[in-house]
Amino acid sequence: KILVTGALGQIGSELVTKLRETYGKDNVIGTDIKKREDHNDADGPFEIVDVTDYDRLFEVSKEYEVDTIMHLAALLSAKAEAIPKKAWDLNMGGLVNALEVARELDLQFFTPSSIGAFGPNTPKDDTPQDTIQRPTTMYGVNKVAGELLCDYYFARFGVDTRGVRFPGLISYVTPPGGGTTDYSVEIYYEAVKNKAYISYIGEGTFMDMMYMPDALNAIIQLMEADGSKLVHRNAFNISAISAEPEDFAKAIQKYIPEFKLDYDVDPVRQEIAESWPNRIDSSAATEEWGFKAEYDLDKMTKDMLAQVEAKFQK
Ligand code: VAH
Repeated sequence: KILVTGALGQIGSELVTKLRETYGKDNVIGTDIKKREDHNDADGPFEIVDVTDYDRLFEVSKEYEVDTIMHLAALLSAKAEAIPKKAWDLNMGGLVNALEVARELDLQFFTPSSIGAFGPNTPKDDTPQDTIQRPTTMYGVNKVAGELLCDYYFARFGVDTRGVRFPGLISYVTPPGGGTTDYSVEIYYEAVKNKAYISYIGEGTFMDMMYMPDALNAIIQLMEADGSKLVHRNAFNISAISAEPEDFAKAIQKYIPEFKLDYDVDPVRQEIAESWPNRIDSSAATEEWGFKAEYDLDKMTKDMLAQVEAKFQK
């Protein structure tokens, strides 16, 4: 049985659905700080949990007799820069609580890191699995500290912790909240609605990206991998696409020829984006647990546009 925190977020909402399809709906307990208005108990168990409340997280994990925690509750990069102390309290307070529950109840543990765990003096192209990590954002500090904390709980207490450094994730079910890479989701919605988009990330700014189906498959594949074969644990570089705004525009124009991309750069998010790599090297994940992305930019764009158009038809 798996408990997911941040179950209403961009990743969590789709991860819960995918896990329920894979392992059975009653074996996946979604938790978040609030319930959706249209929550339906028939979809599977859901509990209100604030991850900064250790006792509540422990109580729910024990009550449902889970054997795995997938901890996704966090503030993303741009939001964390706006309220850094709150980001520290949630991102680190929530993580250490989840790790403590995993230690107390001997649970397998997953939490994502991010390309945001790298900083300006990290090699930007083919960024190695093991390299310098001196991020210049509160989010990045949280992610590096989180990686080290998860490795500590494995080395010191034997908790089976595993994680991936996610690139920007593109999805059509739940919008991202407060990320730097969110432009890569907005551009598809605006393309369908207005055949135009004004990007807050500047031309020529490359970042790693991935379609949500690949991200969900990676989580399940990593968690089901033979632990004795893992050289690394927290956290694996994984990416599918390295792209700048013009690349998204060209891919969209194959379906919407009149699509127009303009720029109104947001200095805060531009600075964050420029501190991150252009393209990371995923070879350790491929070698150690068979990571392989299915969606490149064209295949993602085709599906994303179709799915977003379908949403607008409803
Ligand atoms: C963000 N989407 O922009 C998240 C992610 C790699 C980016 O961490 O903050």
